[in-house]
Amino acid sequence: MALMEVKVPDIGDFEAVEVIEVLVKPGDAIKAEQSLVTVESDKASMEIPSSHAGVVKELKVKLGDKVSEGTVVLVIEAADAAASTPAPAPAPAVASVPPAAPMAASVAAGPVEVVVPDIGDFDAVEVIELLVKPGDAVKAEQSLITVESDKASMEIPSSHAGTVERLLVKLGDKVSKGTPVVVLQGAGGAPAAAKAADVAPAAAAAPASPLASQPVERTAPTAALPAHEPTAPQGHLPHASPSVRRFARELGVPLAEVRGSGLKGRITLEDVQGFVKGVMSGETRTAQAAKAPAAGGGAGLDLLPWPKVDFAKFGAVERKDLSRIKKISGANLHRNWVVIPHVTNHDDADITELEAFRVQLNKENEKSGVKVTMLAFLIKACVAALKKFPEFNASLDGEQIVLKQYFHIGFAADTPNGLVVPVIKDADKKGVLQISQEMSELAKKARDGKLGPADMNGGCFSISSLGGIGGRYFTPIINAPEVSILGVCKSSTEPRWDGKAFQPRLILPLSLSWDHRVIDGAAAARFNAYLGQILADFRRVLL
Ligand code: CAO
Repeated sequence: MALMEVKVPDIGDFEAVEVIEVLVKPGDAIKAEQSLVTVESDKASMEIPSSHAGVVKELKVKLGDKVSEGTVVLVIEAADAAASTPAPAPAPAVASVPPAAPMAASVAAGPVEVVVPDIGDFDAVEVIELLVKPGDAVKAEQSLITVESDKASMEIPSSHAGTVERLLVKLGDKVSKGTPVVVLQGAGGAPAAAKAADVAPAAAAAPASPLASQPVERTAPTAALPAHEPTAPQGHLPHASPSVRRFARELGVPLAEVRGSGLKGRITLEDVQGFVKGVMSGETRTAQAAKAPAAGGGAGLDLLPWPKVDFAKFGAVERKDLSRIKKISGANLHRNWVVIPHVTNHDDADITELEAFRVQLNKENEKSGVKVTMLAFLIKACVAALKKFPEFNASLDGEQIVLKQYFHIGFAADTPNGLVVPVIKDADKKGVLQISQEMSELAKKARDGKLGPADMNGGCFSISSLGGIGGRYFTPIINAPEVSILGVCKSSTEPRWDGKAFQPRLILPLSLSWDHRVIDGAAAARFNAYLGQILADFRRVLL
């Protein structure tokens, strides 16, 4: 295993270009040709590849450093003995621009065909952006198209001022040195002054192109690789390295809509990932989705329009505005119902002894004024089940599950204005009496319309109890970003077989809805069964 230095290869005329991204760290195993750092000049952004495979021992550059050909980027422990002899020269990461050459094509009287200049070892690079269209007046050095290889993105500038008569390339075309790009009319002005580092080969070097209609003078651009200026409001490509750009394209992410958090607003890989997470969670909408919310192809819901009925035709009606709470909760419920793949498991719990205990407790505490409700026991039982099955006390965040180590339990409260879900914080640390008291205070606040955001946030799991009202089972909607919710209906005395005879038992119907992206059916069945065991014998909470 030999230590060796990996240096910046020939990057043409680029001198002292700034390191804007470091893509590896000590300890990383890297392959030959893997990109190590991204550098950016005012002409292009490019990734510097490794000449060898190996393990990164030491980084020799940091963000903001200026590097040139031969600068040591890092030291690697090369993977094999061949390390001592440098591998075949890596493909230079950027188009090398030839040294200064006199401009052969200077003043063009008639139409001018602008061709791709010498872009170094890059052959057949893809046109990923057209920056002008027929009729556009362009200045000399103005970018015409953007091309991209897997290591660099670069804009091809115009050698002359003039009006675009025709575009000779389209998106997806592969271009190389000499490929005609546009025909300019009225390109009478002198081309941009030749700058030492910017001058491309003379027109004579470019191959002929069969332009049928008019004879055109062929000329190469004056500057091979103009800047990706992030602040330039020209509708140019967003500021991102080629690999990030490629990653975004693979996922179909519109980079122009991604906010860059890197240096000078540069879009990083994490920014693209964050954007995708936002779209998946519904927090972010792409401009496209905003324009066509019900587009077909599975992206939107593509539903039939809502039926428009003149109800008055069928009888007398009265119209009322939805309450503020109904509008807010309705939008949340709708999103949760549509986005979360819900499944509901129904089960029963035998609460005969628990109910007897509750009645006895209330007799004992009659004077205190605190009434212990079944819901308070259910909250404690759910905390025990959440401790045993932590994936129920979780939230989905992109491709990660956030497991909570606190136990804040929400309970649905019916109010004259609609449904609200106040939250009992740290229910694991509170007794049934305290929970009952807090619940009755929160329920009163809810009915009086006095709940604040602090009373309703931070929930881990919710319980919706219709026990005081009736019903057998129902399918509660998960309160995102929670992943499960317990629905409880009215208990009733039912005959249960004890092995010898039917006994009258008080049975509580339970309905557990869960997010199938996070929880599996078997886990849900176990959660309900465990809940049933606890409710049947509350001493199990202590275990
Ligand atoms: N089975 C049988 N009886 C039950 C019961 C159950 N599962 N749960 C409660 N009860 C009884 C109580 O014992 C009480 O009886 P008494 O008055 O004789 O003592 C009565 O029903 C009323 O209970 P409560 O309402 O005082 O207390 P609670 O803890 O059950 O409920 C609260 C409190 C705030 C949850 C409730 O008032 C409420 O708003 N429930 C509706 C929730 C809701 O709307 N969910 C649907 C959401 S989805 O749209």
